[in-house]
Amino acid sequence: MIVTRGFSGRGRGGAADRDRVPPGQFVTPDFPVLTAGPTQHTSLDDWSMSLEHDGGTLGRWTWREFEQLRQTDRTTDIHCVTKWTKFDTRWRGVTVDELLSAAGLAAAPDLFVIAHCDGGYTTNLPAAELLGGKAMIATHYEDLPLPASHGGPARLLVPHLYLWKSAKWVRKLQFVARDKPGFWESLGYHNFGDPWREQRYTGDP
Ligand SMILES: Nc1nc2c(c(=O)[nH]1)N[C@H]1C(S)=C(S)[C@@H](COP(=O)(O)O)O[C@H]1N2
Ligand SMILES: [Mo]
Repeated sequence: MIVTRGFSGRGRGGAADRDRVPPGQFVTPDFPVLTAGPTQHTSLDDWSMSLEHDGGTLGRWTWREFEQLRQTDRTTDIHCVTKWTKFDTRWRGVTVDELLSAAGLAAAPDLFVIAHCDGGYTTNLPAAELLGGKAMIATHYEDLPLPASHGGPARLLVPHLYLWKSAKWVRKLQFVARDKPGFWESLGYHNFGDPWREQRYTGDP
């Protein structure tokens, strides 16, 4: 069922939960699948995760190596620009901070990041939005390997921004000095995408 208004009572749907719903969103227990194009299926043997700064590779991990990195559990609400919000989604993966430190890097807060995916999808973010525990490369959802439909084997998870920033089938984070709109950002979606400021489309405040 879908909770849209008339929040009352205790627990889910109470006043505290209402504060968790950004403007214009409704709460759903479902987890819709939204993909522009076909679902990608990448075998773990072929999978790797790369960090790049402009042209140069800063770090690259095979699946086996990635599994050895420090894993982080996180429970968080997620918000899709198509107006659904889902409470308390539970993920496990490697924070972007951890990846940077495994690559031997200090944070680079003035840079931007372009996330690149199998299938060609891209999205762009200020690097600072991926640091300080705000984002991870998620490989597990609700204790199970992330299904391909939701971006498995690994997706970017940036839950404080609209979910199109959480790139499924992510393979590379490219740190760049100059911002560049990704797939949806170049098709009229907001460059930053903060659900609390309702930054859905280009020109929203
Ligand atoms: N690679 C890739 N990642 C993607 C997309 C996509 O089409 N391709 N769609 C984005 C959009 S618009 C949304 S709302 C979320 C949906 O994630 P879900 O299918 O797990 O709900 O994935 C985002 N990540
Ligand atoms: Mo979306």
